[in-house]
Amino acid sequence: MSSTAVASGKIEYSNSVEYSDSENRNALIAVKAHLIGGLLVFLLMMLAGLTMRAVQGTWLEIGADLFYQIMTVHGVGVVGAAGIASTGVLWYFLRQYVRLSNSIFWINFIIFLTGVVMILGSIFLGGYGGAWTFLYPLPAKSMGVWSTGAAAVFQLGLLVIGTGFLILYLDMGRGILARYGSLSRALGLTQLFGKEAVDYTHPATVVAGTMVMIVNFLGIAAGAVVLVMGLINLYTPEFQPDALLMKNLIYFFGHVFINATIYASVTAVYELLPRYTGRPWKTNKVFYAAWFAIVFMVMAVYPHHLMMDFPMPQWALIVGQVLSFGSGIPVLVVTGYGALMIVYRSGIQWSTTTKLLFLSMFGWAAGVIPAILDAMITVNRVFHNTLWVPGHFHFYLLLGLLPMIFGFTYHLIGEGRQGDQLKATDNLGFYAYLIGALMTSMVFLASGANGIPRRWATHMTEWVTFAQVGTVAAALVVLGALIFTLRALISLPRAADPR
Ligand code: HEM
Ligand SMILES: [Cu+2]
Repeated sequence: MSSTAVASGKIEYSNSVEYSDSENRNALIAVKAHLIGGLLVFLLMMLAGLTMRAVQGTWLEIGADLFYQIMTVHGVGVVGAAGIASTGVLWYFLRQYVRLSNSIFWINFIIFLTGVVMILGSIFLGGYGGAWTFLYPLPAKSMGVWSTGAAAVFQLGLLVIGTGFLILYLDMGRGILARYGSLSRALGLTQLFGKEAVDYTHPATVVAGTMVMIVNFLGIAAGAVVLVMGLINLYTPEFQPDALLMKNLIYFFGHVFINATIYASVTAVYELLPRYTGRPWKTNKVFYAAWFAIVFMVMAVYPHHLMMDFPMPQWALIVGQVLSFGSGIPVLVVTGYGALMIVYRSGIQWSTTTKLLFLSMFGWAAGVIPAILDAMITVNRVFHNTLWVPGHFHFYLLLGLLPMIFGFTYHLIGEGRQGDQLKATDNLGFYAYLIGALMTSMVFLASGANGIPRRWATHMTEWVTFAQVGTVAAALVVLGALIFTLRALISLPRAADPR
């Protein structure tokens, strides 16, 4: 595979897969549907987040039941939106190197929407409010707040969505194997271990896509197992699986799934920064080693969610802690360093597209720091279940993941092409979003450092000011996201493929 940067800043893929024009048209529509679907859900869920902050800040009064329904829909909604939008990003780039099926891409999308309807019904009609983590045995023990049926439909909805993704990953796996022969070759391991000469043009997207496919397949499979066990328990209460095993499976699944959304979306950085700087993204042994390490690390660190579960085997917690120090770092370093090197003195033209992509590097890197802190057992003892935790993940999701997705959307729109004028509204959106997201995350972190618990509908008087500042911050994020989403709704449908 060879790819060269040409003067226009475009990469020519000499060995790309050939598709017919109608296949390409259809694929572009499908990618746009994933993005628009994802952005709309993000926007709605941000309004839900704003609502929660306003409730905690006593500016809005709703019942505790409704608060937990909103918290549940927010958690599951953003994770789902992250999943579907990041899949859109990865699929768009991956199909340029391996043949992927449009139909399966659409099927997953439709299955996803079906699951979304089920989940919305379970929450707002059935009253389910047991959080997106459906931690066993909570769904079965609502004390009358929701019915068994509501809890079941929620879990069935997740199961349905997982099945769609499994089908999609099978297609990705098939495509990757057909093109590269083995997963290790696709990951660049044959080059890393000297069985093949290093090929600097081996696509970063193929490496990332293979990693995502492997870990998410296993993560979702674990999720399916635990969902089925939970469903059986709902209707056959004599069947009582081990609660600690259930928690392990749930957090393995949840941790891997949300992390994989970042590893899928980072392909936008690998693919697009080269286009805007005219410098190709060269893969090398360090790059392969980092991605190889992360295949295992992302799966092995999940016990950092169980550090206060004292019956957990000590070694698992220690492994979780030690690996958490390093998890994310390898890929982050090769990506951050690579991005800096590509941009440095490249004469890059800053547009909303490139600003968002560059911001994502900062947000991801900076967001990892509070995450690592929390993964230390001694710190976790203090910060566990405080708002520190939403603080760290909102940081790298709002400032790392979402800018990748927004940046890709802006690229598809065609914003920031040579000579284009920057739009004032895009600029406003960018800075409203940036400042709001920073504030939202920092207020969460500060709240956690002050011992304010997470997942409390009602806050004590001395916590209320934090929540009020958080509400203002949230409003800014919503404004930014609203501008981005409106821009996508207006410009995306008729945008031609900028490739
Ligand atoms: C305007 C933007 C947002 C605001 C104001 C916001 C606000 C909130 C609030 C208030 C909570 C509950 C905190 C508590 O435990 O008391 C929460 C939880 C959460 N948020 Fe956000 N959020 C926003 C965007 C996002 C985004 C974009 C993501 C992911 C991509 C996200 C992921 C989550 C997750 C996973 C939870 C945990 C839910 C749970 O504890 O079950 N949020 N958010
Ligand atoms: Cu985790």
